[in-house]
Amino acid sequence: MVYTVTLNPAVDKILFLDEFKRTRTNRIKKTVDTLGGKGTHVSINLKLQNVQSTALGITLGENGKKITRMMESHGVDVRFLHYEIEGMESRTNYEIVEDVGHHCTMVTERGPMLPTWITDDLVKQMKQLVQPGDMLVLTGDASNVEDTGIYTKLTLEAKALGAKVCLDASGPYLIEGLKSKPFLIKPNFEELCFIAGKELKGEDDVVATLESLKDCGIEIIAMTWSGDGAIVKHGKDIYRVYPAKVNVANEVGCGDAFISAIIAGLEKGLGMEETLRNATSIAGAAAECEITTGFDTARAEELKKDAVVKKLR
Ligand code: TA6
Repeated sequence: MVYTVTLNPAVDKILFLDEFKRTRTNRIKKTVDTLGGKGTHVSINLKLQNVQSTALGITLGENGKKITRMMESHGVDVRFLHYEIEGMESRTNYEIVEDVGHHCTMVTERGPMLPTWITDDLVKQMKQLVQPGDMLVLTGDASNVEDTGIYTKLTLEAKALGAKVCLDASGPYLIEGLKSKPFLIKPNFEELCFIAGKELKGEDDVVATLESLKDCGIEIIAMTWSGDGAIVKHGKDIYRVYPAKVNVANEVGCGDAFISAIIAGLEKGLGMEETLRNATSIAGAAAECEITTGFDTARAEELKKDAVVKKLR
């Protein structure tokens, strides 16, 4: 079973504009509410690949109930811990999508600070649910929790239960999380530079960095490179993933789609080349989707024909 954890889920309010002009009055053409928070997306994307998952996380107030309703409408098994606390509401993120240039700009609320007693409830729930062989997916912002070691705590507890852990975090949470040696991490190019502690200059630098991490205890390091595809270390192997050409409508959420396909491939027992072909095609289909959630499964299948995966090492 796959469990996704979203500490800071969100309603993503997507604002469609012709072109955003600073300091001017910008007229919104259309607004769409969808889900945000990364773990929510991974669960929805897994469902679209016929892989069941259970969504764990923390929701607050009326917005939190709205997030749960939206998740359930996607047919996901939702086990969010919900709290009604005066003045605390799950956050809303705002995404400006412009027709001109197809720019997508996220403006995310921080979300209310979660006290440690709440994240302790989540750790307790996770320990009651997770079994040996399960996958725990830790992804999304965690700057809204008092317990800054929460991802490390969840990783070590889940590993002690015999589960694999997938960590998709950034900044201090990524560096902290590396110490607990999750099974899979999904840094983007900037995050891999952060891990390497230097500015990487291109593909050769990325491959050399991944090779230097061969024995770091993390089985899969999938570096996503937005429109340039990905470079992925799997054990001692390194793959270069070249995406099919897509018509980008909204690139936000593609990373969640990519990681969901790797998890789906692991759950289905697919080979890594097939898994990565799926991952880049699903991420491409997600990029063509005007909202941040989900992807068109038929389009993903179509894109797969032009996706190329090369084993470099
Ligand atoms: O990855 C896409 C997304 O989930 C958006 O939908 C938006 O909600 C944002 O990321 C949230 O990211 P954060 O790092 O704030 O959890």
